[in-house]
Amino acid sequence: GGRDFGSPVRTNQYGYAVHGPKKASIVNSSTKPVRWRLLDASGAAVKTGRTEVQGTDTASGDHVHIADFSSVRKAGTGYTLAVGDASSYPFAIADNPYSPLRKDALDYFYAVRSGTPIEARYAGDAYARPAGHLGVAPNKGDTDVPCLPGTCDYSLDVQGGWYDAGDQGKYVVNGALAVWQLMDSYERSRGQGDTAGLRDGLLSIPENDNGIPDVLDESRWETEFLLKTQVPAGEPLAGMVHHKIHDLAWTALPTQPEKDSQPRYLHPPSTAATLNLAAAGAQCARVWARYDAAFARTCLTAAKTAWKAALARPDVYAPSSSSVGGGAYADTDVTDEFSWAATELYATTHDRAYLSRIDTRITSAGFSWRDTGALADLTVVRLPSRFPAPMVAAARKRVLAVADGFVRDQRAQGYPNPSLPAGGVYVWGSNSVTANNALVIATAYDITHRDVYRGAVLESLDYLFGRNALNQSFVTGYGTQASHNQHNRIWANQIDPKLPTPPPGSLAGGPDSALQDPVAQQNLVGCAPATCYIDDIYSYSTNEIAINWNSALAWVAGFTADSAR
Ligand code: 9MR
Repeated sequence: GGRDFGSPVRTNQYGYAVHGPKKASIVNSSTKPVRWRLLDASGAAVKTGRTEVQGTDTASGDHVHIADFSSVRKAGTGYTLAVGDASSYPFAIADNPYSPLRKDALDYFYAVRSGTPIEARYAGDAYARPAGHLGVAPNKGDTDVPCLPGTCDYSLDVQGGWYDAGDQGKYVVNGALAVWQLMDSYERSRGQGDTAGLRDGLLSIPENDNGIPDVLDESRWETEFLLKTQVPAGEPLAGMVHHKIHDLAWTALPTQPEKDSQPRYLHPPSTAATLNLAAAGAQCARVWARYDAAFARTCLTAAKTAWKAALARPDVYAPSSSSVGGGAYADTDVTDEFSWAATELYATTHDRAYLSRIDTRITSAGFSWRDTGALADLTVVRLPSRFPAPMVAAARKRVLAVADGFVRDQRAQGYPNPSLPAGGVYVWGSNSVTANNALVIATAYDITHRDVYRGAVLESLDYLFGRNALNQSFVTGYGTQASHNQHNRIWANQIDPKLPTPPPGSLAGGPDSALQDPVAQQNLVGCAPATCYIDDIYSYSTNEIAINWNSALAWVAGFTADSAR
């Protein structure tokens, strides 16, 4: 306890949609409603009302009131909400506040590309940098990377892809989930007839004038890397996929990618990584068929080869002990990866052999890089014409039931997080749980077009943009008090003021109640779960950036931008 989170009046610090819910969460011990005033930029009251007493919020311990000013539909900037002497940070009301976020959250991926110079004309001067990990001294990777000593006798060219997070490792299971979300966002836009997200020219990337949707161009950058991680034909484990590639030891903060002198190694293949390539490869084949048939075929061949290899070796697990120089991304249950991969392969090929292997369902546990079973139902719902009708009906029902649960969890809290984990535990990357659950709710909206779901997605963004127990926006550049010291080696402004902060649209991991790094352990002892967060570059367990978190944010931002009215 004892930390001061500023004003008790907590709003989305960025902006509310003109046609959407507009609510604030107010910490106030009164058991009776209190008066609120909505002020415009000149300080004039445009609306007043009384709060509803929500009660004690379990995740934070705060006694919370809700102010509802949804009926205000005048676009503008510099609004504030006042209660007594306290005032919120300023915020906007806008027709489509999340259209810039879609671009920023997706441009993030260009900024973390490996193996290519990041050019000022796309990323801006502050974020331009030389190519990293092209085997140019002092780099030792990634053009000719050997296996960990004693694990194989070949080396692979695994240049390209995205850096995973604050470290510069590249991990297949996390890369595949992130790239799935980008391609899924594309497939969602296509299925819904939303054209804005399909634009060539949407992003600031070198491919933004090639006649292909930029979201696909960006996904291809990672997919090309994933394809390189497959064990070549003729080797004993041919078709399997290397779990990861990263430095021998953790590098210092900051370390620019092109200055990294650590040797990098391929870590042994895993069934999980193999099935992740099967899933993402099958999806790649589908989405690229109309733009680049040859690339689509390459993806499909890799996916089918991976699937067969996984069937032959269904229980090769990456060790949880392997967390020096890179994360472990360990997972000892791959039944969910089999089901997800089978779903993607069936959707692309219509080969009935895959159908019987689709056996996971979406549950209130949602999904993550480790738990991919829910993605089977989500893909079935996204692509109804590609699956048997009874399967689609059943998947829709389950998605709606799970989404209803997330909406209930959101309503039950003082702050609108659509995640209310059992025991009040906030996990490493909790903000990605928030965004992933919002994706499920958004999918329920796509099925039903019921306003309650769209509103719940918008309120989930309220949570991420400051309507929370910390009075903190978790997205760089969005809000007055926004995270900007996220754990990463490239944009370490907190350590070296000559370096920039992470680019706008970078999502922090968020509260992690297990206090899994020294800075969290020093500063956050006794924190209520929803407050176990610190915007400090050394707090990797609460404040890292990661591709799978930004992919979730980008998906949700795309949905909200497309569903604006
Ligand atoms: O996102 C991962 C989270 O689920 C795990 O609990 C955590 C500890 O194993 O690792 C997270 O992933 C990190 C990875 O291991 C290394 N690169 C940075 C990732 C984000 O923090």
